[in-house]
Amino acid sequence: MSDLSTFLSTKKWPPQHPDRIQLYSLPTPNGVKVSIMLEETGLPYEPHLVRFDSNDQLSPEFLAVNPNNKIPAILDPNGPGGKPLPLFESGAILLYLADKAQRFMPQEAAARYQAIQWLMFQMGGVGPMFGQVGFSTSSRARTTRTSGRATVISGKRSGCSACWIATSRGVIG
Ligand SMILES: N[C@@H](CCC(=O)N[C@@H](CS)C(=O)NCC(=O)O)C(=O)O
Repeated sequence: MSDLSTFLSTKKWPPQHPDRIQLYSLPTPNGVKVSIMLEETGLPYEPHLVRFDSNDQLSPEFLAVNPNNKIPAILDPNGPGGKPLPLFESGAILLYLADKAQRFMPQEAAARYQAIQWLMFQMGGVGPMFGQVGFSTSSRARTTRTSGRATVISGKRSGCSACWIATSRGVIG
């Protein structure tokens, strides 16, 4: 079994099950994407709460797994070649877990690229714009201009996704 003790994150969040994927997260929209994937694939994992109210995401222990101070992040003790692999960015983690579990990513080339296309659309289009709606409509930043624009664009992106879901036979299985 890999020794995770050299990873700083394990000092703040000691693993009870060092043989399982260590998940550093919080139930936000980006956080739950990875939690859902872990549940759906059945890969064994151990969740650790990264608290924003105590700025855990800015701690040296968390920055050692994601220098960009954002959840979610994982540390897989059994990565490629049997070596530990830390990973951040929810899209990269989803691709990694799909590969690891051999689930949700079609083998056939066209379907595979279409699945990646929708993942990129979520990461680059839907996620950031919905995030802006959330932020700009919050009491922290209530400006009619940004909130209105983000809401309109988010509506269009929801429509685009809903249209695909309604008409597609699905590219994942
Ligand atoms: N592109 C990143 C975005 C991650 C992200 O924005 N995470 C937010 C929570 S949803 C976060 O950690 N915010 C903490 C901060 O900015 O201090 C991903 O998909 O993983």
